[in-house]
Order: sequence, then structure tokens, then C-alpha cells
Amino acid sequence: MRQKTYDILPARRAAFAPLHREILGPACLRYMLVLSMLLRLHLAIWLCIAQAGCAQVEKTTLSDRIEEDAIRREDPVLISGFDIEPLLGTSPETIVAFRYTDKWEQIPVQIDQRKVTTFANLYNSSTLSENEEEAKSLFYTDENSYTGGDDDPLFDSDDELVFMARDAGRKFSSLSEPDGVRKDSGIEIRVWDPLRTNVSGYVYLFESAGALEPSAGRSYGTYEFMLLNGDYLENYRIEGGPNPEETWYRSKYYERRFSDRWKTDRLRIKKGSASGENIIDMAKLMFAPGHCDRHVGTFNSGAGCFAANKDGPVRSIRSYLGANSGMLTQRVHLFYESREDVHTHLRVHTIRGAATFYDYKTGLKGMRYCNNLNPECVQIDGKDDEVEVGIVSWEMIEGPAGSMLLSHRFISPKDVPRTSYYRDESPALITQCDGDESMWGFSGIWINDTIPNTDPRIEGYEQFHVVTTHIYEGPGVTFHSAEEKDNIARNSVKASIRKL
Ligand SMILES: [Ca+2]
Ligand SMILES: [Ca+2]
Ligand SMILES: [Ca+2]
Ligand SMILES: [Ca+2]
Repeated sequence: MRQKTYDILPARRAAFAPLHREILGPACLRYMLVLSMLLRLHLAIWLCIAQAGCAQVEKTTLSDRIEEDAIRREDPVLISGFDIEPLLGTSPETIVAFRYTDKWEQIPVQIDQRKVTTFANLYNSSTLSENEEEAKSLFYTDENSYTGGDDDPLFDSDDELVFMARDAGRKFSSLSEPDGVRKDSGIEIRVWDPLRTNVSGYVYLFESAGALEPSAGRSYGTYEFMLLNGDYLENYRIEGGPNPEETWYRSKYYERRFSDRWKTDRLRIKKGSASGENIIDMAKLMFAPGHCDRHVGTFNSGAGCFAANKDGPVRSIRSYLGANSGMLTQRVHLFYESREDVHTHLRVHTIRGAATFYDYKTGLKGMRYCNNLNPECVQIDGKDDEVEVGIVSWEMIEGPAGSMLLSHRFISPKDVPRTSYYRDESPALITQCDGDESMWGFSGIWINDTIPNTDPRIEGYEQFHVVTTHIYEGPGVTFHSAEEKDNIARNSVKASIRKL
């Protein structure tokens, strides 16, 4: 809108110019110049009002801006209890959220309770070796796993509150609080984009007076944890699988299937004009390509457990452990409507390397692969390509079945010696540990060097935590846009709070 205002004025000025010089005399010219300036000023003001351009520029909120350029639509705002002190001690079922536009609108908010507990507890004890008593971590709680519920059922400092950035509204400028909330319970959360510090949005948290639900009657996705052998607590084979599943996360924009703890073998993108075909053969893990002593299949047949499975209105959670001798090695999937954050916590004795790959669906047509080192995307067609390897920060596949951007972030340690890997070969010339016999755009991160001890049960361990943010889009995401999305994934939305 603002751009339009600027475009129109010079055009008007040009149209007046010949009139000034050629038709009119000097006195009349001065008069006309003043008149024309006044007219211009008037026109500018009029355009501002008519297009609601000027008055709203100052007031533009994060959510307005998001509507305009579709940025930050995917992103959550995460706040731990520690940072919302006034809310501590409130029952999570009574915390509700609103945005203010010209009226109050309820938005979905979710509280995920967490607690510090031992790994032995998650494994229902006895299966771990002796030193495990000291080994603890912070986990999302789940009544349907051995993690159990939170020791403090109220909102406490290690619990996490989440809502979507795009649900933010304007700064509240009304005298009345929303209906159905407890008086004077309001908290203002200002959210802003660290990449555009002049743009803010606001979300208001209240305690429900009784009738309002945190979900606001909406849900951005559905997670159905389905074990084929029956309920987890009674039937899960913790000491060794297989533990077949038919578990799905589904949202408006994508769906992913798990058929065992570490095995995810269906992924469909439904955003934009994406065809909705399954794009993956499997997500794969191993020490190194072609080395099958440890891989997804052996992880699933070894000991393991779930810390949490949760279907929530804002996001869903799948958290599990157990990768052979890395019994404490953990993966957490946080599913949002068009984004998925996959956290890997390696907790194992010194190992000779580790690799995480996607192998795409054999025969899937028209898809291309690129990453930050390879701006010229290559065709995924079962015929090998020239691809430069090195430290990649992001990767993308794009085509008729949609786009998936993978933004990799090493949280701890920051610098892990590593390289990337790409192979497009059908049939494959090296052993496939899992999945079919082709490497169809097989690609990802390969730590091709010794990783020192990361097991907290062994003295002198190092933390190892890596996150891969998956952004799901329709076909046609460009290299430039992928770079931008990667940058966004690295700069999460910020929040600050104020008691009303
Ligand atoms: Ca807690
Ligand atoms: Ca709690
Ligand atoms: Ca190729
Ligand atoms: Ca394959």
C-alpha cells in the first residue's frame, strides 16, 4: 500500500509540469504552483486515509505483517514458566490466550509440563547399568509413559507455554477485559521478530473463569500414537523390539508416519499445489553410509522407550530413547502446522561417527535437491549428480510433491567436524541398511570423525544436541527463499512479558 502511494505522486507531478510552463503566465504560475503543492499535500493525505496506509504503518502488528508477506507463519513462540512468573502456580487447564484486534479474540495456547527425572525411570528401571542413578534430564511428561505426570501439576518454572506467532494481534487499547476471564489476571506478551525489530505483536494471557478452554476450540494438527501390540504401559517391549506402529501426525499442510520407534517412512506435503505423494523411502541413521552394524533397524530391535507422546492444539510431541548402546540417546519431534523441529540428543560412549539422512521415494518424479553449497539444484532421478560436499547449514528438496527445507543447527557443541553426503543411484551400489535397494537423492549430514563420549553415565561426557527444523511448503521455493527461511529458523521469535 505504501509503495502505491509513492508511485502515484511522481506521476501526478509529471502530469502538472507542462501546464505550469506552457499555458500559464508568471503570476498565475506562482499561484498555480502553491495550489498544486497544496493539492499534492491534500492528495497525499487523502491517499493515506483512503488506503489506510499512513495511519496503520505505525500500528502494524506482527500478525498484520505476517498476513502481508507470509513470513513467520510457521513459527511458534516458546516461553518457559521461569519467564512468566505471575502465571506460576496456575492450573494449566485454566490458562487461556487472546489477541486484540478491534475486539478480543481467543487464540489457542498450550502448556507442556516438564520435569527432571532419571533415565532409569523412563525405562521403568532395572534395564540400565549401575551408574544411571545420577543420570537425569528434563523431559516432557506423559501419564501414559513411565515418565508419568509432573511432580507439580500446576504451571511451574520448567514447564513450557507455546502459541503461534501469527496469532498475535495489536496492543490492547480497550478498558474492558475479555468475557469469561478472572479479573486482573491478565499478562501482556509482546512478541517480535529479531530480524525486523520494528514489528511487534501482542498476545494476552488470562486465567479462565471456568468455561474457556486453552485450545480456544481449535487444533493445528493431530498426533495419533498407535502401537499395533496394544497400549504402551502394558505391551511395549522395552528390552527389545520390534514394536510396530501405525502412528501419524497430520496437519492441514503435511503428514508423517512412524512404523516403529525410529522408523519414519511416509511424508506427504499438502501445502500450496503440492501433489501430496509420499516423498520418502525412509529417514536413516547409521555410523557411515554403507555401514550396517548400527542403523534404524538395529535401534528398533534394541532396547528403548518413549518419554512422551502428546497430541496438543498448538503442537504435538513425540519423544523417545534407545539406540543400541546409546540407550539414553533421544529424539524429540515437535510438530507444528507447517514446521517440524527434530531434536537429537546423542548420549553414547565414544563412537566413530554418525550420520543422519533422508532417502527419498524411489521413482518420485520432478524433484530437485539443493543446499547452501549447491545453489544449482540437481535433479533427483536415480542418476548421480555433481554435488559439492562440506559443512551444509540447510538442504532442500523441491518439486511437484512440495518443498521440504531442512535447517540444521548444532546447539552443543557449536562446531562439530562434519561433512555432507549426496547420492542418487538406482539401484544403489552400496549396501542399504534399511528401506529399499535404491538411493534416491539420499542426502544429509555426516559426522565422519570420532565423537567423544556423550553418555552422562560415563564421567567426562560432552553434551551433544542438534536440531533440524523442517519447513514444509508447496512447489517452487527458490534458492533465495530457502536461504531466507533458514535464517528465520535460526532466529526464533522473541517475547517479553508485562503484568496488566
Ligand atoms: Ca514441571
Ligand atoms: Ca507443572
Ligand atoms: Ca540425479
Ligand atoms: Ca531407498
